[in-house]
Amino acid sequence: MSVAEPGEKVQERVQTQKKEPELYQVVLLNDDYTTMEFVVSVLESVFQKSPAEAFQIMMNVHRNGRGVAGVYPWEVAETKVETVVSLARESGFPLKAVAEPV
Ligand code: TYC
Repeated sequence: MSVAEPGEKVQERVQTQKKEPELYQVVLLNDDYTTMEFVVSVLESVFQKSPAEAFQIMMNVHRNGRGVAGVYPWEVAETKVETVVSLARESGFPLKAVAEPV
């Protein structure tokens, strides 16, 4: 480590590595086979949405191809994605969900 001479500029590197983003949005993707009823039930049971909110989010995904089900820290978002996918596969639906940095 060198010592700065008087008048010499010292530039400190405070942080060289970027931190991982804190929050991730869980995005549901539309498909032609998963029933609207199933998506609404997932939004209620996994994402704690009210029936009205769940219906609104489901219709948003149906119309626009994708929609945000919720925003969470990484571990929570990842677990919710796994839960959605495993519930869907158990019921024979191809529903997809992904976690993306906000
Ligand atoms: N498009 C599906 C249908 O018409 C409904 C659906 C909505 C599927 C949202 C997936 O993430 C989804 N049955």
